[in-house]
Amino acid sequence: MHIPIDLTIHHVGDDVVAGWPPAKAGPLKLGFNLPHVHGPATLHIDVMGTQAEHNEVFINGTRVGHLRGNSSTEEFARTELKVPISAMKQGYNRIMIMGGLIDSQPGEPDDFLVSNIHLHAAG
Ligand SMILES: [Ca+2]
Repeated sequence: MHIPIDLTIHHVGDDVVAGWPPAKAGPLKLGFNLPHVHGPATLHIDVMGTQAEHNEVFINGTRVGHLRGNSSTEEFARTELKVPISAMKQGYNRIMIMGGLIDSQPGEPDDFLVSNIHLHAAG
């Protein structure tokens, strides 16, 4: 079962970056519906322009991992995260992507793009 969550490009962060859509304040929050939950799933997120080590991803408040690092500003790279069955539920589910801080610039939130967010689920 292939579930598109949000295929558009989102800018997570706090800066104005030329050529990027404006950043929204705070973490990126999206939702998706699951008709049923039969097994673990894989979450796909394309990512570009990261500097922080850990840009975390949560499903319904459960941390499922962090985005792979991709410092390129020209090409997206795909992150694949395993989502345990316990993190999902039938009906409406929430996903949150929380940008981290850049290690070499204390207190500076990372700025990056995510796109093509979708889920491959059992059943
Ligand atoms: Ca920043």
